[in-house]
Amino acid sequence: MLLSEGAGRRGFGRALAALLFVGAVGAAVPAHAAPETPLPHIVPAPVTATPRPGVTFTLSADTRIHTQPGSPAAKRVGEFLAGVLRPSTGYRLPVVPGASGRHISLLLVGADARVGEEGYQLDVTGRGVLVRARTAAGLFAGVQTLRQLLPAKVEAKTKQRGPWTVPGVRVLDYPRYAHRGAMLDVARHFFSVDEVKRYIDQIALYKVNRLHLHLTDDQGWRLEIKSWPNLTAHGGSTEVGGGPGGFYTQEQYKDLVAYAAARHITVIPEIDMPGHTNAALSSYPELNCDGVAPPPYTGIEVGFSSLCIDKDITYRFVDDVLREVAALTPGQYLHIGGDEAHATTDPDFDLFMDKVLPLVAKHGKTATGWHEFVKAGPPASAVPQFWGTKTVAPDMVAAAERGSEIVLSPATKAYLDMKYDADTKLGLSWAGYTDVQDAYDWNPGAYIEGLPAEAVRGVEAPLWSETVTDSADLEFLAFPRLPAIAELGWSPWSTHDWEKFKVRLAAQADRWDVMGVNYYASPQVPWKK
Ligand code: TNX
Repeated sequence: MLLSEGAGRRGFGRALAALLFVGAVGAAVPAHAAPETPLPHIVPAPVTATPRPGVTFTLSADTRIHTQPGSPAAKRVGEFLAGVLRPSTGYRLPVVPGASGRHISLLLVGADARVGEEGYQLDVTGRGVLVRARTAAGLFAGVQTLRQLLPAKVEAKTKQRGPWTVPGVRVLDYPRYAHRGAMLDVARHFFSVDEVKRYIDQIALYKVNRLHLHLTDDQGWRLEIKSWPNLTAHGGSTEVGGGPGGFYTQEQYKDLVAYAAARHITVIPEIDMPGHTNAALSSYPELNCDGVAPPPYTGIEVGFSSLCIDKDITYRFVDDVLREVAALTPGQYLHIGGDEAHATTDPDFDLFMDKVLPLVAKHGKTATGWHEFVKAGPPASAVPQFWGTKTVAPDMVAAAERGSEIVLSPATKAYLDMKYDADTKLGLSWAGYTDVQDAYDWNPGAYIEGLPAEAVRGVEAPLWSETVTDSADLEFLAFPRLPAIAELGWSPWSTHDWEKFKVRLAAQADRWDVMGVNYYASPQVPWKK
């Protein structure tokens, strides 16, 4: 079918595209057999995208957005799309139930089974744009692709001149991994609700589906806990460098969770323990073994604090906190940290986790934690997040043998807070410098020696905020590396090709300029200007 559509010399490209298509669904196609990316500008690369040469569809003042009749979730995706398109096009773009082949249609019927739970099919013909999926998440992913097919200025918040033309194409697309994450450290420096929403909007464009919020650390406690109010009243009152800090009320946190959910992103809250707890210890003297609260901490050292493992109150505290966080969080996972517990002995760490892991389950959630928490033998359902600098990690292989799936955030690849090079003003360099190609060129499915590909749940790009104070800083470190990690999480390995990726990445810059995203113009990327 794909082949029969081809004609003349274009047929050759189609034949290759069809090969890639076959490769993506199982047959062995070596990476070098991948075709010229038929549509150059989509990040993450779709599983297959076959151009319809000479075909285009142009939005007009009469265009409507039809959504699956009877599906409020599909309607919400339609409203999201209209929200992107209306300001720049100036068109009304009513969102109405329907199933027309004309206009833009977002339908939950008729999709190829291969799209699965998060994939979609996108057909742009001369008549209109048809997105089909089995879920609203799939429709949302298709809408992100459609945005990238439109001119960059479609992202503008004010009316622009058209034409709003979409190239003819047939896309079949679905993710490689279930977990495609971004982590934001709001503890070292606090980020306002609006700043976090801005980041959510940016990551959604690249089909990221998890936002891990690092809510607590030595320097600050950022989520209101009603049963322990001093955590935020005192523990939220400063940050690295001694600034005013801040925290989210429970209402604000719920608003963030809902904002993310509307973009098909699940929030994973992290309460880091037993280390990284100075803000809590400083707020409640009774949590300290000696009963003396330490002063607030505004430096950037790690590994000096620990909850008091022997005290009962420690577990009442953790129980209360996890109860409240679980009640506010619709997602399945609670992240309990566990990293750099250098002030906790190994036996104490075990004891602590043995008491805390059941509390996560008691509140109906599944635990995830930094990879050190495998020391305590968490249940197979628990998800270790690997942040090491080596590719030899027998503890991760052993966890996989016990049935755990691993999220990969290797610090040398996925840490967005590492400097790009020696001249980068922001960021740290303890794991080395990470330019865009370093961030992109690794295969999550074959990264840790001996870890079976099926044991990888996905990838996540953490952004620690010791050196980052506002959205401009954050974006400078996240762009363009976040899209690189997002592509590793979404795109099949058969599409992996730095030479092609860097060209697709360069094309994103027009969009970032329109969106006001501050990015690092890495010399590795052939920017157009
Ligand atoms: C290590 S990665 C940490 C964080 C720091 C980060 C800085 C991890 C689980 N812990 O506490 O912020 O390095 O890059």
